Amino acid sequence: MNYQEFARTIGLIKEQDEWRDRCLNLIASENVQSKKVRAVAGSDFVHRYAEGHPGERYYKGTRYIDDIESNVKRDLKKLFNCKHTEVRPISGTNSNEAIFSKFVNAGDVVMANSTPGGGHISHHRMGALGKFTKNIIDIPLSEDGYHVDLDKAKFLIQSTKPAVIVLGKSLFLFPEPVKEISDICSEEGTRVIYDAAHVLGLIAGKRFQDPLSEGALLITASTHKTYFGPQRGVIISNMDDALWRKVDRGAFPGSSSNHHLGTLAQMALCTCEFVKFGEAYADQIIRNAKALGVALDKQGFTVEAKAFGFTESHQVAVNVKAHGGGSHVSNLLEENDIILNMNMLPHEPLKNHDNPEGLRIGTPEMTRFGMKEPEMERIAALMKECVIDGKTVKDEVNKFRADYQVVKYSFDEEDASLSSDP
Ligand code: DSN
Repeated sequence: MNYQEFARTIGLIKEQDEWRDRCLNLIASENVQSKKVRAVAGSDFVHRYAEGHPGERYYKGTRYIDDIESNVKRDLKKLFNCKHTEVRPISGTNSNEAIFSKFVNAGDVVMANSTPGGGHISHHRMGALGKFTKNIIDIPLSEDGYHVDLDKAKFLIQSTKPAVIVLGKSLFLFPEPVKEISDICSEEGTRVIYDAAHVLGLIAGKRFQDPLSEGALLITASTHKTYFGPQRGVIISNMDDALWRKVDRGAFPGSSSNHHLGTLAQMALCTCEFVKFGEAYADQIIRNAKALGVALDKQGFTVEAKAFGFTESHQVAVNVKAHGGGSHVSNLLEENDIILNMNMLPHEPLKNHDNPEGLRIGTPEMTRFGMKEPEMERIAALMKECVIDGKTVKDEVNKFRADYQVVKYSFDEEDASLSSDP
């Protein structure tokens, strides 16, 4: 019986692999690893422990991970032009928790993006931040819902004196006003944290804002969205060494014990790929998102933020209330192997949570499989046929996707044993 269950689970894993290879994968928080990075998921590191820092471990047997961990930190410092990197958090939420545990005290006011405004669950009362304070106020947004209302924000920061403001979000179409907010915050002693989970790859690829140089104290992020790594977290900063020691303690032992060496080894490999291909990749992700916004608009969809050119990031937001709402439309698309997620839009009340008006569409994964602007037009046309015309497009989707199976912006086509890449 146990073996049957084992075999059945193997079958489910295989089906998942095959299914998602046939789909148009458009979830903005997902990406794929290259074949070579994926292949090391079964290395010996998945069995091992290595608490502490390279060279100062609590466990023996860590000589190779010490080397790998030191190198990935060195490469990340170059990519983000920063003084400190913390690579031990095993997720973005884990990175946030490490920071909140050190910079937020019980009862402190913290300002963050609301859920309909795009804020992440870890910035919420019910999430990681809520473990440290319940006194969380929303960053005020302008009428269009996708930009900060700076006058209102200034008034709120001056009158409530937050300990921390968390910029960055999950529905993330445009850069945050980091410089303007940091200038206001510096007078009030408020620390600016930028959650770059969604846009880490765009920042590393130099195609989005640079939060540290614009005034943010810290960046937290996950590493598997626009940054095409394994599912982990990272913290980066230029803060002084004494303050960084708090972050260090927040990461370990504060929010982790072992730090999952198997995915850390993958992180090191994908970081080598990012150093080489990241700028071209980030560039194409954003071109594709803009092209998708334009094409969906032409096909008759109500695309958000039209007055601002739809997007400056990897995402496009679409209001599908007229087509039955986000839950209905995302189900319909999934039946046709187009995978994305329903999403609340900024003007919506929280009670809409289960059937919001919006869809969030992301271009990172299909860009990594080599799709460009013409392919975005085809995706928009398929979505129109499915959602607006009520046609079944699954076969066409599968046929289309069959031509995009090789992970680009990677060393997959190179022989690592022969490489003399400088
Ligand atoms: N909330 C996830 C998303 O943006 O899809 C990320 O954790």
